[in-house]
Amino acid sequence: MKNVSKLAGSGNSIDKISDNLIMEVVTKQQKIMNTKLFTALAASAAITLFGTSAPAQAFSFGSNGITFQEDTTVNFKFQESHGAFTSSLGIYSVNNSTLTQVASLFSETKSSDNDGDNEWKGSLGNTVLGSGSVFFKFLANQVYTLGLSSGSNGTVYSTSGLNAASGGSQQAVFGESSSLWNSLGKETTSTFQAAGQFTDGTGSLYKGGTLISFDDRGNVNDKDFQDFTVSAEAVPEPITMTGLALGLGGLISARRRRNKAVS
Ligand SMILES: [Ca+2]
Ligand SMILES: [Ca+2]
Ligand SMILES: [Ca+2]
Repeated sequence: MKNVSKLAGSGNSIDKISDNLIMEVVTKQQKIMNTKLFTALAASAAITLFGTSAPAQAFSFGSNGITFQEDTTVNFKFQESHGAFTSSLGIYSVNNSTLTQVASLFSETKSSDNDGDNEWKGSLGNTVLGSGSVFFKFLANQVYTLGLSSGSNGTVYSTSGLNAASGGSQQAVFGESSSLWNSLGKETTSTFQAAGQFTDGTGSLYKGGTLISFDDRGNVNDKDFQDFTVSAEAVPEPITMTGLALGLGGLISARRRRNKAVS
């Protein structure tokens, strides 16, 4: 800016024209820089608002139980099944030792797509019908569990302690969606050796989604943990959505101003 003042100092008309031109260029550059700064701030604000939505409350989401401190909506999606029974997955409230089914998530209409093919593979649109996506609102401070019912072949619960019939055995694994999915042996009945490492889905529920995969008690309780698999992802709270919308709005208006400034 000092150089600009010096250039503009002599006062004749040609100098004034070049002074005006230089000032115009400087102003435009300043506008572009301001816009870039604003865009960066808007983007970081959106990420911060979104990122801090999860730790606002303490919650459990794993084989030790499901409880939230605040009402929380979770989107469940059916992924795939590999169990020989005709099973259905539901959500149960837990009051002391009383279990009450409060929602039905996904139900198989037959045992599998094509009998034992691909280890009793059941797909969306074949064995499980409908959209394959269900939203459920967990109420604050209520204890829940997921339960996989296979009719006369019994029900297993995602909360290990509720599997009293088998001494509190782990019947479901929880983990970050892609890593758990890649770890499971979908088309073998081999024991899933790493099951004990997949007991907590809290880290991914708000970030990428948590996979939950059940072991029913078929095939002498083989512990394959791929008999019924769903994903779960928390839906951001309305205040977060507003924050995100404001952030995106800021980005859009900043871009509009930038386009205007350089045109
Ligand atoms: Ca299986
Ligand atoms: Ca099945
Ligand atoms: Ca099994």
